Amino acid sequence: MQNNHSEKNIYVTRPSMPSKEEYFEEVSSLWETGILTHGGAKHQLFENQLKEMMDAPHVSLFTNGHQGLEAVFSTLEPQGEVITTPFTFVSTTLAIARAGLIPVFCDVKADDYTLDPSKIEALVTDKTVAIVPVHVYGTVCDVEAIDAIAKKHGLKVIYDAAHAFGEKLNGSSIALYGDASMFSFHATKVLNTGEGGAVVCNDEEIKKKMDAWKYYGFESSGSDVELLGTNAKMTEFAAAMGLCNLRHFDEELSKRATVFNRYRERLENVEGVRLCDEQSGVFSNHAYLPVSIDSSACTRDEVVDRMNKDGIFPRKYFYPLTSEYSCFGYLGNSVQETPVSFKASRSIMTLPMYADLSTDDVDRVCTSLISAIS
Ligand code: T4K
Repeated sequence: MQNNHSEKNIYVTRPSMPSKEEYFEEVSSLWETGILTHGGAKHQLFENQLKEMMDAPHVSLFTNGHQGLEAVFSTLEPQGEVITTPFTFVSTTLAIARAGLIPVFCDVKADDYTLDPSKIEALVTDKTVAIVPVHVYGTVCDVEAIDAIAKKHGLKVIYDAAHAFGEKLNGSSIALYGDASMFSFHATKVLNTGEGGAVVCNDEEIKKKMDAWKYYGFESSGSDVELLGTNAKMTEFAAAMGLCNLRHFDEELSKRATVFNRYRERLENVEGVRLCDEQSGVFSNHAYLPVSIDSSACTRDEVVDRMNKDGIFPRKYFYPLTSEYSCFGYLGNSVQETPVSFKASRSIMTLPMYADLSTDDVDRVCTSLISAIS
């Protein structure tokens, strides 16, 4: 894919990378071993380090986060309906549908755009097998309420935690909630392996199935193939990138917090611009900087167009709702069923947010936004 990025433009994100020297040092042993994939030494080490960092019972690595979601959904038995949010990246809903499950869309909360627990139970039927909430933008879902509903109805909870790597709730790793959580390590995420992802789960059998699934269904080389797997293994080069970036992860989060604080200073009293409240008890990774435009003078789309003219490229994450994509037309959903999500998809944009965004550039983004909304 081509891009035409020039120096003065500011894009929604930019990946943090280790120095070339650090990465070359990390991968140099691959020239000696010649083991480039199939769970080699880097893969094993990265998996173990993630396990330790997240206090996670089990971790499986994947080519990307989307494959991780497909893998964990493929382990759900029996198949059936899954209650989920339409206010997300298309990957969440695609993965549910591609695993043979039926997405049932539930609305989100108006204050933080995560799945609204008060609306879940009305959607539970005798076909419901799971709830798939999304920690959208890294905003932590109401995990206690969701857990209580799931227990009451005997449902699994699988979090799309693509945006939530490194977060904590009341001092505990966010990975410990629900039956499983998927974290994305795409180039645009707080920890990147270029492309990559991980699923944390609390059941050894699920881990075994996911590991077989990503290796065509083989439990070990030459074994029988019992499940319809695919090929979704993380390479040694990607795992090496993860190992390097993990070393600098504390610094990554502290730089993002500095960027976030500057945005808050500049924007918290600007009329027509609403930032999400900070969540009590949450150690945030500041993955994204969503702002809602609520102005009688102009729409979100006009603001984005005006900022683009200043060389600043916020994104309309997440527009449209996934329930609006034509591939999900067969579900027969209407956006009126999820009015809060619909409004969010028309009013929110995410501002540039990355560790190396300078204070001057944050100020440039804010000045452009303030002028665009006036
Ligand atoms: N669940 C949720 C809730 C997700 O948000 C995602 C992915 C997934 C599941 C699936 O996880 P993965 O399978 O991706 O691991 C991006 C990403 O491709 C996607 O990972 C992400 N969510 C989604 C929200 O955004 P685009 O099409 O908006 O990205 P793109 O290429 O326009 O990049 C945005 C900006 O980032 C560019 O303006 C410049 C910068 N960039 C991008 C890339 C790829 C770089 O500086 N370097 C790069 O290599 O989808």
